[in-house]
Amino acid sequence: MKTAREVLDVPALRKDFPILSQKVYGKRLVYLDNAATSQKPRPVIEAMERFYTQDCSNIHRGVHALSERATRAYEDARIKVQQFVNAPEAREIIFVRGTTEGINLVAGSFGREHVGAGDEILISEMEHHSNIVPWQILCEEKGARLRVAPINDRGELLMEEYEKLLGPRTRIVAVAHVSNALGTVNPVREIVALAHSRNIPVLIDGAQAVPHRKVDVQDLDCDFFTFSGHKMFGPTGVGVLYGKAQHLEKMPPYQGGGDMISSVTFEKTTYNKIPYKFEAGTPYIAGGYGLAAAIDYLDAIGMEAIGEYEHGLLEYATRAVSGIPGLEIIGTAKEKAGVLSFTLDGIHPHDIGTILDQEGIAIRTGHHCAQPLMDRFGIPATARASLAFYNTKEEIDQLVLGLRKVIEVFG
Ligand code: C6P
Repeated sequence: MKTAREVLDVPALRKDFPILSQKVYGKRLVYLDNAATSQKPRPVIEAMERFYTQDCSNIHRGVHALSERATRAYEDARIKVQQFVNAPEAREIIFVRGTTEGINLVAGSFGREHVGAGDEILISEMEHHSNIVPWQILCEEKGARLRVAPINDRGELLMEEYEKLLGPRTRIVAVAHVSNALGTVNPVREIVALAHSRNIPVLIDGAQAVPHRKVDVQDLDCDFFTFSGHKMFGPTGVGVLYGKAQHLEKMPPYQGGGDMISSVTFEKTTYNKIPYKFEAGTPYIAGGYGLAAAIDYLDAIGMEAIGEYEHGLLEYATRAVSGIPGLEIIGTAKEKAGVLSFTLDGIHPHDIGTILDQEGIAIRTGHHCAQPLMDRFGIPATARASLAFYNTKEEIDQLVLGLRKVIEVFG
């Protein structure tokens, strides 16, 4: 079997990320906050610069050369996304601001149509707020009920409980592919199959999956899948909602405005075909350029190699921190990706983050926008180191040294 170092040439890849070579407080930056946002390689930055220096114009409107170029590049980006997640058709790819908007779109359009008083929406205990609150808003509006599938102490979804909660009133299931706070990889294929056997559609929040593993929406057979560009080495402000055409075609628009119409009179408006029906207004065109470049970059490395490398690094990190006295890992699922959440006995996570920051180490501390999950574990917060393919064992060693310093100061 190949060692982690042989799978990827990480030192070479790191050179593509200008931000990683900087020093913070005179120390080499160790960036371990990739679940919050990932860093951007030069080709992504250059693609966005290309839009602003060569092609800057509006799309789908102009007859001039710049607009035609930008329109082609933006629509090529859509095809690139389609291929990246193996969607059957490019028109099933809707550009949104990010995962949050993708979920709000489904709740606000599909949800409004299909959920009524007394109906149920099923999520899990490990969801990010953006896969809780849009459904709560919908439930309040419709008099529906939010049901929550529980997890065990390792942070794994209890599949039997999940199955029991799939009832005659369940109108949609919405679950994370990978938990941002625990790293748990959910068995989404099985989750979808169980829901579909009862004709219940499924939305997958793929924000933390897409940067770490190959996603194939046809293989998952999910009805909706959404993710953010900025967590997959692309720009902030652009993301993707994949939806099966059979749903998207029937769904009402989410927002009204330019580009989403076919014709407008004061009496009546008819809507554009999908995906444009869901893309009102001028989109983040430079974001499309950057996202396409991020996909090219990931494709060139290979998602399998990335997954394998990160798996090795997570195992190394898990072993390395296990020797630290008073450290408890939160989230010990058998299937995990890229996230190491932990607490240190008697030390507040914010203090951990502050001391590590002084060592040049960037992690996230807090509830990670998953407050109900923190409640489940009876803790207010965790410290979270989250990995990307450009992280190294040396950086994990730095983290361990930093944590020993935290204990010296606060322990
Ligand atoms: N999680 C984190 O530090 P947006 O903000 O729309 O790009 O993504 C929201 C979102 C949805 N689902 C999951 C599983 C997520 O992890 C996130 C974003 C970041 O964990 C910022 S809170």
